[in-house]
Amino acid sequence: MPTTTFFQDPPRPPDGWESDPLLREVLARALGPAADELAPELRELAALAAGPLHEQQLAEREVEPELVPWDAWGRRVDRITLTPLWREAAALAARHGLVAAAYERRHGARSRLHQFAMVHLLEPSLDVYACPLAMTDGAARTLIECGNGALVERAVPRLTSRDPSRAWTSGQWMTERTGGSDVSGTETAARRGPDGSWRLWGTKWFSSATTAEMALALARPEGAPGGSRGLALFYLETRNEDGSANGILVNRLKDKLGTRKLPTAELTLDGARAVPVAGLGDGVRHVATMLNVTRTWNAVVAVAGMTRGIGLARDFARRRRAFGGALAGKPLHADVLAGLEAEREGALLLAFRAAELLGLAEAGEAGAPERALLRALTPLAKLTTGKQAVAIASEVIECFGGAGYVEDTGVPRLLRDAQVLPIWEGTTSVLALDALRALSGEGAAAALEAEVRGRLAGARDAALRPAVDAAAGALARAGAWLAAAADGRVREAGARRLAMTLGRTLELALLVSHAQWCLDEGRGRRAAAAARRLARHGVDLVGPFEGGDGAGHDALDEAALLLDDGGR
Ligand code: MFK
Repeated sequence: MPTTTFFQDPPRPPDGWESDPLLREVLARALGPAADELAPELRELAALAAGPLHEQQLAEREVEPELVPWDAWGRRVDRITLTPLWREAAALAARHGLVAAAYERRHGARSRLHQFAMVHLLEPSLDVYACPLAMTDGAARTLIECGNGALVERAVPRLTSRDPSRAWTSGQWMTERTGGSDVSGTETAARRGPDGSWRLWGTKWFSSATTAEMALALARPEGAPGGSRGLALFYLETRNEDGSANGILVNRLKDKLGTRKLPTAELTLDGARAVPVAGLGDGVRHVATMLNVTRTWNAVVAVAGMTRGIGLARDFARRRRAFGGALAGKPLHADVLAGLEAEREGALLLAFRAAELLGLAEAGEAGAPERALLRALTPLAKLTTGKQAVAIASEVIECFGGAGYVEDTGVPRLLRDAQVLPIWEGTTSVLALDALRALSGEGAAAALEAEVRGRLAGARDAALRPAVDAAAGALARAGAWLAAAADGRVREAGARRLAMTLGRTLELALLVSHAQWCLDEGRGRRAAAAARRLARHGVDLVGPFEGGDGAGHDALDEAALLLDDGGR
């Protein structure tokens, strides 16, 4: 006789459309009545993600991509087999226009919101298929911005196709053994052959989604100077017309902590035919267009992961009973979940604001202040949401107790996949330095300040006052620190604290403004509660301590004392 009859109900992901008023509000606020036209498709995608795709994801938990280097007869083939879910994701993404929607602009300059609403709903059940989609989007945008007509004509229709049999994805090959953050040591060489065409020789150390049909890669043309200024951006197709590899060898797939379904490979470029995208220099500046697009994706994907994790934790809390009742009814557990939701709401608004500004700029509808704001806000959104995604995934796991630590519940994957978000596309520190550089650009600091102050100015509800004060205070202290920190070493040391403060302040200001809109529209007090809770968590990392000597040297002194190893 079994001594126990109890079996816990597993958690199920909620429908990401029906259960997410914030997402619906963001679309309604930005698109007006046009948001209603999007609803049927978004509802369909949400149901797919919460149902069959999630089931498939769990069923394929242990299936991973494989590299077959040789065929049975000894030919080098470098075939990578993808998981069944990834193959399905490719077709689904093309059919629903997960990249195309941004280029078709059926909803004008705000089409990016439509695109990223779809991404937000689907990605948590697509096992990080957002990675190749992000790079594809970034490549299309880069080719268009660089104005290379021949490449635009050849590749962009493929990159933005809704036909799964025609659609291409793109890779982004930058990282080498010499570095992923600092690419100035790039060793890949570009040499002209006798026929005048360019060929690439070198090793790419981390190439994500290696099954792409094309890639944009950094390489140093022969005779070009060292450092990053001598790098050029090249376009290459991974296969020749006959299907053979274009001088590309897949050395091995990476054995990574997470994103296990994503075939990240180490590549040898062995004379791969390539075409310069925009001249033979300024490669980093040209690829920055791609990075800013993929960083926006990163922010949206971070929020999507938070939404899925919190959704699972909330569902579990309703099913799980402990200490005489459902977990959801326990004040402390409810408080933990509410704190996570407040963080997610701020993160969602920041990520979608970045997406909105990107769309406005692409459509030529952004003025100089909005373009300056976009430049500064993109790294801030990426770095802030990346950190929140990891913290929330970790907390979500804890919400399941020991079950969250056990692989076949499917919960640990959330944390592993979140951990990549603050790393790839620029680590938190690299992004903080990028934000610092952006803020020194013309009009950027003023545009950021105007964004925060403008969002706070409209708040009339008394309950929002603590949130308004917290955001305004943090903004003022960040500004004062930046003005006082004249020493470059002080600025660099404090760059993360500054960037996180600005990112969280933006989130809070956006939440305050959204909360007031919800109140005005009769949509309830949920967003106001989120604003108050986010303010309670704290948005100010610069704080009264930073710059104690008036110029910020105290942080440098602390680091010297804390890291003193007695001269070893
Ligand atoms: C879920 C979705 C996620 C998608 C996943 C995709 C997976 C892909 C996997 C990867 O490939 S991860 C690798 C991604 N790599 C990075 O993100 C690189 C991180 N490092 C940096 O971002 C460094 O800041 C950088 C390499 C750009 C520094 O390089 P340098 O050589 O020191 O360049 P510099 O001098 O800072 O900048 C060169 C020019 O680019 C400058 O312009 P000017 O030539 O006009 O002076 C910069 O202003 C400009 N620039 C740099 N970053 C920019 C930018 N312009 C606009 N936006 C930016 N973000």
